[in-house]
Amino acid sequence: MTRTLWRRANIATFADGAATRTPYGFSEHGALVTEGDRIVWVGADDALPADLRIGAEHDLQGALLTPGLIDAHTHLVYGGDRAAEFEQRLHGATYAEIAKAGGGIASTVRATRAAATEQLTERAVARARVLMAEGVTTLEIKSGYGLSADDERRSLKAAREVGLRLPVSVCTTSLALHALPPEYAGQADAYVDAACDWLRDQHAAGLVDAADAFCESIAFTTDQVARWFTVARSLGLRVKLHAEQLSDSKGAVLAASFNALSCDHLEYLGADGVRAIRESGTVAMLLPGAYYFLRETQLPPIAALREAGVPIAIATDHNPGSSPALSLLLMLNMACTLFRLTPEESWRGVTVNAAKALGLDDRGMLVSGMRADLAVWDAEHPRELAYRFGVNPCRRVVIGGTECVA
Ligand code: DI6
Ligand code: FE
Repeated sequence: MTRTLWRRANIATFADGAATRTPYGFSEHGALVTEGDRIVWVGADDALPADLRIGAEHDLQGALLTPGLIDAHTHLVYGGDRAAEFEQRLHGATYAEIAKAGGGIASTVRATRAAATEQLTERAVARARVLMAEGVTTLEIKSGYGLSADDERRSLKAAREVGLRLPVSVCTTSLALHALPPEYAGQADAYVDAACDWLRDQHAAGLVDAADAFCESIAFTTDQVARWFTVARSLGLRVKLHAEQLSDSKGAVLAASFNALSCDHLEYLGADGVRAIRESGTVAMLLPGAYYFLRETQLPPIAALREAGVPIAIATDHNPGSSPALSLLLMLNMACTLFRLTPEESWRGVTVNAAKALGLDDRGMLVSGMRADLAVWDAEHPRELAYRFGVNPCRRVVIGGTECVA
């Protein structure tokens, strides 16, 4: 197999652990060698072993080389949009009022059910392309706007199809416990039972990699989520949770007891929740796009998470209602400006810690043996990408060793 050399790079590896670790794992005059879909060597340009037998060579002339970005929380599959609802909100209606009047998530459920699977797929593919153009090489996609056996299955199929039509890696998540569909009004427990049956079928069909839920007074209780997680666990699926977004519902404590991959949002997370997710090794997934778009004022407990050493990830949470963002680079900036994460913490949030949030241990760092998922940027240092916003300095994207046209 031919080996490919990327040389004269300003390289940010995000490699953990080494005593010699520099911020961002950054060094100038770096080089990296790939073979097939793997990284086989990383080091200083002048330390390249002579016997590596390089087939192809790229001179990066000082450009920045980083791991491909990982967007570990998206709702990319849905019909319609909510621009009219955005406008209503600017005329004074609140998110909760709109939801109560049958708008909000319910309106996207109607549009999703009305859309053909191919249309859902094409729109999700188009959104994924936009993310990829900014260096995203791995993507999580949730269902949760179908809310029936057939429409959830179609949504997960569309999500899987994104990973088949594009080189980006896709992890799928069933979020059937996103909202109560109208046909189950007043029968939330019966809905949870039905959703558990769908999950078994989706799992048998190979459509689902993880299970998620929205734990909130306006959505599902901890008892209902516990039943859903118990079924997920019996199928060998890892779980994650939309927790403490609008109130402290104790979702994180529950999720930690199921060894959750991540707890997401967390604006109202209390000290008990921080302790619980630290002990379970759960990633805190912060979503600055939703915080910004809903004009939230309650900040997630960053200092407590940092002090406890909880790994923090950042994602777009792309969805039509609370975060219509399709830029992970913008989230990098917002994590700094709105949440006061450092640029390095934000970067780790879209690389190493995002990989951890998906349970993937083969990516998120530039280290020998990991997948060759790379991004090349028109920048000298990773902090520049957290600093600028509204520009896309991504020049090249490599996924599994193959360069893609973004
Ligand atoms: N939290 C959110 O912010 C989104 N879902 C969730 O559980 C909102 C989804 C929407 O408004 O369509
Ligand atoms: Fe979400």
